[in-house]
Amino acid sequence: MADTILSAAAKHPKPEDKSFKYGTAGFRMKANLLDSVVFRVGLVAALRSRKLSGQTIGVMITASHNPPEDNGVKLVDPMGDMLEASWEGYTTILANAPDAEVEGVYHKLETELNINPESPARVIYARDTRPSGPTLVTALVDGLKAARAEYTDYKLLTTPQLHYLTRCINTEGTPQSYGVVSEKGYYEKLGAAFARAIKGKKISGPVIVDCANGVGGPKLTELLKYLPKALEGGIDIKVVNNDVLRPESLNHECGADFVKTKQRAPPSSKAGPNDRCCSLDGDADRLIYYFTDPEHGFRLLDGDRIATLAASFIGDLSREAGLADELKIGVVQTAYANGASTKYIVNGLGLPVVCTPTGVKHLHHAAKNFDVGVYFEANGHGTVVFSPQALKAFNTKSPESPAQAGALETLRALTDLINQTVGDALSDMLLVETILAHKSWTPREWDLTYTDLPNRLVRVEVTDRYMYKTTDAERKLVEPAGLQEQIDGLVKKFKDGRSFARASGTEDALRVYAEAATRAEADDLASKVAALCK
Ligand code: 16G
Ligand code: ZN
Repeated sequence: MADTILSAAAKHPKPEDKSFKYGTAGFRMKANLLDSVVFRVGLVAALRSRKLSGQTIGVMITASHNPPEDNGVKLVDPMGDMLEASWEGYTTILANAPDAEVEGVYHKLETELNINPESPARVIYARDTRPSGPTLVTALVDGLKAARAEYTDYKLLTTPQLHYLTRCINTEGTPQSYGVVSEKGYYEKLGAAFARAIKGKKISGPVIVDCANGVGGPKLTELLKYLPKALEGGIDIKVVNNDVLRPESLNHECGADFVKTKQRAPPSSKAGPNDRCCSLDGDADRLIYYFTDPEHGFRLLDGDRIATLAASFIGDLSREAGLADELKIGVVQTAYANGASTKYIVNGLGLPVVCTPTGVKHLHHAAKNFDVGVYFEANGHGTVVFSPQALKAFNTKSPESPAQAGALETLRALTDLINQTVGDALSDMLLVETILAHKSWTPREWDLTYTDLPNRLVRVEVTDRYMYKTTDAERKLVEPAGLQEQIDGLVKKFKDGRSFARASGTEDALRVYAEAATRAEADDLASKVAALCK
């Protein structure tokens, strides 16, 4: 007989002195603290699925760009979106219940949320390459069994692949079908869409892809089999940092987070001047491009650059397709977006920009208010979402010229190439490669579209980060009282100055961001604001 929730919970005891919170990216911490949390996430996944009449819920076990000894877990809603916000709270409540009370809290949620315990519960799950993954999967499965859920183990996947599969399962056989429900289906969809998107264009030279020694390495290697090869006018991808056998190498001095925060290439990089390079993070949902300019040294092409590139390309295609007046195209950023990128989108591209708090769920939500919503965090996490009206327009508009037909076909290909469920480094990389090929641009030309304002991000140790409360998409502090006025006073003294402070959602610290006209001034402003905040 299967364990009851009570007896199963006893096998996955909660560390007594620990409290947990479902944060910006689910639960994330040292892997050895996560066993009880993952077990209980299994229970929540079953409840969530029952609440939604048996639609399939996804569970991903990953700690993204964090060090190898960390792990994490997050839930994926049926359309491949992040878990609905109100459920983050329920998940937190269950994660913090004493072992003996887990069953009671579970049934209380069931009653309060009006969940029929006899409804089917369906869950799929996957994990990244961390050594702690398999043990945590055991805890998850114990939770799923105790809650009588049906489940499928998709083993090793990138986070965006799990989001893709979740949506595919829930739309299978409907007009909104998102693709074939298998890992192979994902590769086939991307491969075919990429071939259509680059048709007749030439991709110059190789792209060197740093896979952070994570799950993106083997998955990209697999995807290559489905892509048009270099000799056929396709793409030449060189996979580096693809060692998933040495766990300690994961995200170590490589990967998108390293490159973005250190503003340098991985030390292991053998790339030459002007070589086109990019880095994924440990679960392949972030992407950062870069190259070394013989004159100016290391040049970073971050999430802001990918957003501007995508928005300008899709904007141009919509005009060529004769759809510019019908479709509302917009860009969503966070306060971390470089001020120069925002200016370029508004003044250069003539598109609206919306700013939201940090965290993909906020950006994704805001992007859905546009027909074509382009969203990227500066750290390289983002995608493009298309409204049903946009999809309809691309599919039904009758072209009046060969140029219009071409633009429409490229737009249709992009809607398949882009993973609309969540930021996907593999899909985003093929998108960037497509755009560079269409524009016949090297990274240098991409870099020249605008000049970033010098900026500095500092991490400030504070006694209580929860003291710092913000408003206006995290750009202004409302508490502690009076602090924002002091920051404003400082900012005024700097040409092109901008600065804000916000509590991190993933670390016990405050983050201070500053930009200004020169490197020295940006550094100075950041350190002065940090000193004020301490
Ligand atoms: C999480 C978020 C990421 C955000 C980061 C901010 C998701 C899937 N991930 O990793 O988007 O940029 O947190 O971290 O939403 P911070 O709050 O520590 O600055
Ligand atoms: Zn990630």
